[in-house]
Amino acid sequence: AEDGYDLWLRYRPLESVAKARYEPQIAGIVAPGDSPTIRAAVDELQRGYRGMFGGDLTQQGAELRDGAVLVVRAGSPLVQGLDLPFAKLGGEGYLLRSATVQGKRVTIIAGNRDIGALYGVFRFLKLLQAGQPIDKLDIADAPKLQVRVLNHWDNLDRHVERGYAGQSIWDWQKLPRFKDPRYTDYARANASIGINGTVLTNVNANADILRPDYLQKVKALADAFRPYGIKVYLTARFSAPIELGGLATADPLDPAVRAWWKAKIDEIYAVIPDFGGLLVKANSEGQPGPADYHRTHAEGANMLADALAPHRGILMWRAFVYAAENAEDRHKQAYTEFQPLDGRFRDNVLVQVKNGAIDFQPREPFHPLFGAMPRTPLMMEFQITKEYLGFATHLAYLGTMWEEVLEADTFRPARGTTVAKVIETPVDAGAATGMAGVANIGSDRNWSGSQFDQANWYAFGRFAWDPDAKAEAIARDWARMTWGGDPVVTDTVVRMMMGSREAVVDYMTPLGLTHQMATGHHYGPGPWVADLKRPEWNPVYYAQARPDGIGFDRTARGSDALSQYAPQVARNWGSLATVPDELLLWFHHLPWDHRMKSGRTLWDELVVRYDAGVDQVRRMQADWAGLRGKVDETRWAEVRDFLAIQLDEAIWWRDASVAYFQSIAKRPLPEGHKPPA
Ligand code: GCW
Repeated sequence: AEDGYDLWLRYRPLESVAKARYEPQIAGIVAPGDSPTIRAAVDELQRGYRGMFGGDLTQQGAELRDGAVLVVRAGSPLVQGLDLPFAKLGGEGYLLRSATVQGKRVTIIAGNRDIGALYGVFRFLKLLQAGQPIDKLDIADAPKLQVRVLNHWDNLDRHVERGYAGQSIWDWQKLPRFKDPRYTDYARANASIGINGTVLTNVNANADILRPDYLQKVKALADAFRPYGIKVYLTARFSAPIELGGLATADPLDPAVRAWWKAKIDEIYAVIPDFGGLLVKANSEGQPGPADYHRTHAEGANMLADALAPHRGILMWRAFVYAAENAEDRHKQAYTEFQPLDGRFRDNVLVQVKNGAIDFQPREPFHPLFGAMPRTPLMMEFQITKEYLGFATHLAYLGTMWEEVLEADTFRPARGTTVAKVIETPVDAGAATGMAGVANIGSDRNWSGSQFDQANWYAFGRFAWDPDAKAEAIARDWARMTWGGDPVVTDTVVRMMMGSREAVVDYMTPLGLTHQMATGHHYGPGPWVADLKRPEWNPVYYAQARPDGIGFDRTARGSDALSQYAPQVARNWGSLATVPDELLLWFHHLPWDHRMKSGRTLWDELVVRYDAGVDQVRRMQADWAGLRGKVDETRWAEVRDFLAIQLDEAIWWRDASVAYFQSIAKRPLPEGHKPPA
């Protein structure tokens, strides 16, 4: 039965017409290289062929025949003399080219390195899955970012923080001897979308992963991933020198501490020579860090970066910091702390910044640090797992959210400098670029907890490869590969996906409201919560709903968070005439009777938006009902049931939120709104 295990790499049998058309063009493989990566590429081609065409695609010798698929590197004698754009492919790019070689019609799949050829094979298979022509291929593509990593928030006991797809897939107890075949499928899936690194452990994890016995387990995973171009990275708990090393301090300027880290990092590289590097969460939500010793984030990061540099390792340092003892608007704290450190980080440091300044909410304006640290490599951090968007049961395609952030104009230094541009442009020659995604992967048979959440993993990879990509095109590719080639199915699935995130925004936190989720688990509504000891954890802190109105004033009259953005952005969002409704209450505190662009009062508009979110879920249900019989029954029924959960909970969100806000606004429900049954 279909259970989703194959993700978007399903390779189901093609229709006979398509098969007949393709067959003469795919008659054999010529892959002279014999590296593990080339073997992986050949394996994948053969697997895809077996699935889509039935039968074996065999390897042939150097005597070419019509229809040969060549999997080669630049420099191969087979492609000498052809005018191929290797110069623009970099180390990881690929080309697909229909050509005549030795008088035969062939397809060339090539890269400067083997990994490029593997990426090219996945692209080629995608074309077949989508029924695209392959007889006049002329494609060249290369990633715009260097470090494209998943961040697993996986603990060593296999609990996944904010994971809704089962346990961690890393079976530490059985490693290193037993390498679950799933590790290879994980690597295949990631390579198919260009992901080239994975941080195996949680940013909140303890330091045990750095112990010698665990490093052997990590090595086993690195060995499984290597053919697929995926490097392993680990989280480093800043206090590890105390916990593992028995030192009295973790002060980054203490010579014994520096020596401990240097020895530890050398030890890691002795075990895993191509280890990627470390990721650190410091002085945030109770984690230890350099501030414990009155050192800056730069001093902490550079100490580790210096130890990694001789091995060409990368140090990712998170900018997600805010402190309990700090009364400053939480929106402002990371910028206040990091911006003055611009230019003080080593070139092999990537400061990892969440897309928004609060915390992976259904909608946030882009983080003000983007564009504000021109001399510091900044990498994007997205959350693929849906901590604040209904876990695995609510259908919410995050591609539209990521696109919105990436195409936002920072106006730094000038108009047109989008967030995508900021992260794509190295701050100087040789400086790193990157994107991280908090993984939504677990031991569930379908990997991500739901069929549709696979799309978010897929979309993350595509945006990490090309931050200027389009969410809709990505959704279309995913839908075709995952749900089959019927255009009605594709169109319906894409339509559902494209409206889905806005639905969640509307029934959870419309009009720029944020962080209204229940305490701790963040599932379900909690706008009334006011008693947590850290004020900035209380939903009432974010909504600021009072008899006089609602919203967080971040203009100069309020916290002035707007001043952290470029003047053009601050003006745009600061003025009631130009701020989009979507961000209204993020930046402004307004009377309940404030007149909206729609002509309604703010109170009425708020209720209308909650209703719109619920209605959108109903539309998704109707759309999905229409696909019965057009997709396999097992996956169809699962999605149907999850949508039913989502509808119940959208109504729960709306009714609880409207009731609570009405108790403060003391206004009647607008006409047309259906009160709770
Ligand atoms: O969103 C918050 C989560 C924490 C998480 C933290 C972070 C890993 O609620 O679970 O901890 O962000 O990003 O560090």
